[in-house]
This record gives sequence, structure tokens and C-alpha cells, in this order.
Amino acid sequence: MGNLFTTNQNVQKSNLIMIGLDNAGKTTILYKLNPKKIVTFIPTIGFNVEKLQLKQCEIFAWDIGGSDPRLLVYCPDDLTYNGIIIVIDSSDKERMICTIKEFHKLLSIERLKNLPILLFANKKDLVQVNIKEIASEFMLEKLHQNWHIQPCCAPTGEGLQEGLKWMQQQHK
Ligand code: G3D
Repeated sequence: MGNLFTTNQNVQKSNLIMIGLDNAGKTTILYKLNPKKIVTFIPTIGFNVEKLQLKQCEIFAWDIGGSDPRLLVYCPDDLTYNGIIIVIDSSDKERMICTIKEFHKLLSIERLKNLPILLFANKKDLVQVNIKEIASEFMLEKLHQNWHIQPCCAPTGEGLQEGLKWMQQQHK
């Protein structure tokens, strides 16, 4: 598996899924990371996917929480995912339960099992992020793969590089 941040053309880039409910902050995160390298496309099953191409990885982002279960398993042809990024709006406790449900559905998909999980606890400017509480709500301690919760604030970029750095380390 390639180093997430490599610039060596011969080494394959890592592919990361980024999911979260609408309004969690996914688009803002992608724009903060690099606004010039985002493309939006609509796969045949008909929902928006945003793709951000960085030197070190490609991030495929879309909304979960709709009624269409196919949204969970979207995968462009021949792509292997190397990591999962979950984005939550830390200030929206009411909708958290929905993210948790969708997250656990995602983890039951065979080809996504055992991938490292980065949870961006976004909107940390609006609320005190309680990492222990989030880990417990998402039942992360019960997972076999590595996981990391990174508080962040998408508009300022605070926490974003730290989160991606953690993901990089998982691929070394
Ligand atoms: P999505 O792509 O997950 O649907 P967006 O979410 O990136 O579109 O963000 C939804 C709204 O949340 C946007 O506000 C955006 O500016 C805001 N937002 C994203 N991240 C943060 C954050 O860390 N802190 C705060 N305070 N707001 C954030 P609008 O008003 O444009 O809809």
C-alpha cells in the first residue's frame, strides 16, 4: 500500500472515502484543503460525489443518511479504498445518531472492513468537543482497525492537516 503523501509517480495514490450527513462540513473541508482540485460528478446511480485530488491521495466525498442504501457502497471502477473519513457536525447532537447508524452499516461492507478510520469532529468553534464521548457513542473501542478522532474547524483549516497526517501514518 502506498504512502499517503508520496509524490513518487510510480506509487499509487491512496483513495479515501469521506462521508457524513449533509451540513457536516465535507465541502468546506475539501475547499480548505485545495479549492482548485475539486471536481463534482454524478455517477450513474445519481447522487453528487465530490472528488479532491491531492498529491498524496484522492478523497471521494458524498452525503450519507438518505434512504438509498447504494450511497453507502459507491465505488468508482477498479478503485480500492485505503481509508475512511467520517465528518460530523459536533454541535448537532440530534443528528449524530443518524451518522452513527450509517457508519456502522458502512463498516459491515466487506471491502471496507479493517480500513483505518479518521473521524473529523468538525465545527469545534461552536462546541467543546468531547473525544471520549464521541468514541463511546460511535463504539470505536470495539473496532479492530485503527481509528482517530480529530477535532477541526473547516473554515479556518484548524485540525485538517493533523487528521490527514494521522491517516498518512496508517499507510507507512
Ligand atoms: P456538507 O458538504 O457536509 O453538506 P458544508 O457541508 O461544507 O456545505 O457546510 C455546511 C455549513 O456548515 C456551511 O454553512 C459551512 O460554512 C458551515 N461550516 C462548515 N464547517 C464549519 C465549522 O467548522 N464551523 C462553523 N461554524 N461552520 C462550519 P452555510 O451557512 O454556508 O450553509
